[in-house]
Amino acid sequence: MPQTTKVETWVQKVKELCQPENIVICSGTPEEYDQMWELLIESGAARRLNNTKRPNSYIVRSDPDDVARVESRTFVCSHEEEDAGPNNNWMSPKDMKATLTPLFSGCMRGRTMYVIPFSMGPIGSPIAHIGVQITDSPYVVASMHIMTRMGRAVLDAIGSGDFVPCLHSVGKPLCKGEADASWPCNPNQLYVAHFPEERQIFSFGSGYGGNALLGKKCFALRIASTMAREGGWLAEHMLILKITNPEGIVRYIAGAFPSACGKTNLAMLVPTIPNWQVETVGDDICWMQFGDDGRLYGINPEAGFFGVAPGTSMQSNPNAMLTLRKNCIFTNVAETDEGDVWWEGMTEKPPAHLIDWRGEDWTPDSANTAAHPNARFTVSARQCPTMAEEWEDRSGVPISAILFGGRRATVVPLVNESANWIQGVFFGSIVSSEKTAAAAGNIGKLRRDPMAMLPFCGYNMADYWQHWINLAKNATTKLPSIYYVNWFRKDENGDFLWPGFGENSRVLKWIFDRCEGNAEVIKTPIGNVPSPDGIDFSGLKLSSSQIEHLLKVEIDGWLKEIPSIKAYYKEYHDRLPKELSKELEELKSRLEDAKQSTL
Ligand code: SAT
Ligand code: MN
Repeated sequence: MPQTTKVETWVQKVKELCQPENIVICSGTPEEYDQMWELLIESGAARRLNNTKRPNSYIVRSDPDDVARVESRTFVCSHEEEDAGPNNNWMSPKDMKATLTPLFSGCMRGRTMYVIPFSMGPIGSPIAHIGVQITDSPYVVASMHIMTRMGRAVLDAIGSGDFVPCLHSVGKPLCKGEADASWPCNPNQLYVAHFPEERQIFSFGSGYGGNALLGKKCFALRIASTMAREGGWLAEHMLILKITNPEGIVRYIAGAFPSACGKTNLAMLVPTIPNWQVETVGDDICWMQFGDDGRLYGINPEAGFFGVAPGTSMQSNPNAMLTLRKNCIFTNVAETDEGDVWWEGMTEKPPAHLIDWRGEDWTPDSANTAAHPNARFTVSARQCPTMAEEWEDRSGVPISAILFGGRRATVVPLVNESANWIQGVFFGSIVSSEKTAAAAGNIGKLRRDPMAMLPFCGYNMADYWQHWINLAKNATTKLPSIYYVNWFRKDENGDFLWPGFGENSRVLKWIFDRCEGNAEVIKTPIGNVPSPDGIDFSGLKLSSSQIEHLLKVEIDGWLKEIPSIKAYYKEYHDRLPKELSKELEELKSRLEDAKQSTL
């Protein structure tokens, strides 16, 4: 008799706990994908879009109370509270299991339980890792078809090996004869719980995005970051882009920006500078490992894009719009009278009539937006016209530079370069951003979001910084250079100073040239900034005073930030790496010296 595999044992255990009506082991075939849509259309959650306008695509409306990640209900359940750190909500594994067991007991009654074997990263890549998600949501199955490599081939790859078990339920058992909700969920009892020591994920009550597609933020960031710490690699909230200069020299750049700060736009950017090419490797997550040559190699562990729809247009991101021409899932966007999709910012003039994301009639006079601000598209990366041919290379691509950025109206200049790795880690650790709609909470409020990992680091952030610092101690060759960028600086009237989008290629060019050792810099208290003619601003409608404002190192502004950084660091007590408090002290004294010399 063949031996029972670990997957089978786990599936049996979950079956007993959740008591589903049926079990389906997902194959990953197109037929299975189509079946999920039949179910979703039948339940009323989805509609098929007009096949001539948007072939093989669907629009889905979630419950209005289930529209974004819920950080307040997301937990890291390490044995010691200190190991989760002040950056995570914590509950002991014992208490969390005691909370979850009654919730999961019988939670799939009347529903089908789907078992999704999935690989984060190309199957067989030495940088990839495998998970198995159990879910009772056909929307999750369909989304995982696009976002991951999944199905039979992955099950075969697991064999008797290890995998990360990811258990998900929408948390709404169905009694016999009870009518199902079109988007079943249970937002009042929502839990997204991670067990880093056991490498397990449990998610209950939500069917949306990062709460439910457990391969993404839960596995590829929170659990993977703890795996990476142990294994001496990095699991980061970063895009990866490929940039080729007019001479044909190629560099790869990774960049961390908080959710909904334009990572997808940057990853698919159309350069405005002649004869430069930018291609896409990934738009959200980057796993990096040292290659045999000592360099850091990155892969995109995902197979698709789960991007923010509002603001995406032929002007802001033509490559995303071209990617979205067919085979898409649109969640919480508006539907046009022609059976196509629309969202704020897609066209200058909104259509005269729409069905909004709640399913209500909408006209330009309506008080609410037609699409939810966190409305999303889900689409296979393969459809993106700028995908680099090597995006699925098993060994990854060598990373030359790392960008950190946030949304800052003041103080932070367009770009500065860290003098060394540790200073780069320091700048990464103090990244702050005005809050967006990707997570529930007050929009616009400034929060520190180190390395854009605040909601995604699966352990104490101070230990994570130490892990970054330690990489330099173990590196055998030069690590990537680190840059701090800010596309969102505003002038005195509150208008953006920098046009952004394709024009960001000018900043990428400067970074590329720095990597080649070809561009001059000015040393400042906050590291190296471009010399006045370092960045090519030609053809832009920017006055010299605007350029000056964009690049300005505001000594007073930075000095004012010091106490807030200090207070922030204090939250990490004695776990804060001493290298970082030293960086902060040195920054302060450089700023004070600079202030003295200008008095
Ligand atoms: O909902 S997700 O977490 O997948 C998207 C995001 O917040 O970036
Ligand atoms: Mn993200």
